[in-house]
Amino acid sequence: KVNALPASSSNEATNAMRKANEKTENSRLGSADIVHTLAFPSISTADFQFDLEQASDIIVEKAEEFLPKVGTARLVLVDLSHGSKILSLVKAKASQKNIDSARFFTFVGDITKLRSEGGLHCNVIANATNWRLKPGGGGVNAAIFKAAGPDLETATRVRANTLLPGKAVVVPLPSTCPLHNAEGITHVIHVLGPNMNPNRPDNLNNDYTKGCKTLREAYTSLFEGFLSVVQ
Ligand code: AR6
Repeated sequence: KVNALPASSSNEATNAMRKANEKTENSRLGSADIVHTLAFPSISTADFQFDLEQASDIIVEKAEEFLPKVGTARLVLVDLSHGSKILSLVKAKASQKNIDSARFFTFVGDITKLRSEGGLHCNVIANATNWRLKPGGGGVNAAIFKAAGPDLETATRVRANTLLPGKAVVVPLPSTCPLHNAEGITHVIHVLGPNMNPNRPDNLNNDYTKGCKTLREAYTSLFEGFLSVVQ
């Protein structure tokens, strides 16, 4: 049976290439090392209700801008479902721009189980968080804080208590953290995106001029944070 779902075929299409790439890189770097890989969710497009077309343009634009800066490292946009619209949009727009699909690609899976369940090795994950940098609240933030256990809250507090929209904070995970020892994740980068949901704090009242500016800043802060881990 041919799988017609674009996000699913995205996993399959890049699988062979990615595996070959990982093998080459790992043997070059030594078996203890993996290719630096950032897995990130689409910031602001679920609970924060940001428009998917505009968000996908910004994701592709920012990935294209940062890919040359991160050396051999990879950027992976992740979402939970094979029917994810944001993954389909980003995949289509990235291929139109001829971006290297071995170094920027989409992947379907739970961001807290990418290695154990998806076979994808990522050493850094991004979290679409809230301004308090607190567990819970649903979405990817609740999932990441839950999977990481209390270690993440403690490690986060060392770095910051609050976050402004458009900003990111890099948090190293101790080796005792379940996300570190089970999934190989050494850093979580919390990112606060623009909020378009009137039921959440700091809603932008549908101002997409401000919203797009803040979403661009959010991806810039995220990718710069990843760059600081890679270097
Ligand atoms: N793995 C991968 N992707 C996920 C996962 C997961 N486990 N869970 C959700 N996504 P959202 P936002 C995708 O709503 O719009 C929170 O409550 C999801 O399908 O988590 O930035 C915070 O506390 C979507 O594509 O983040 C904030 O208050 C993407 O992750 C607020 O929501 C982001 O969805 C942030 O809202």
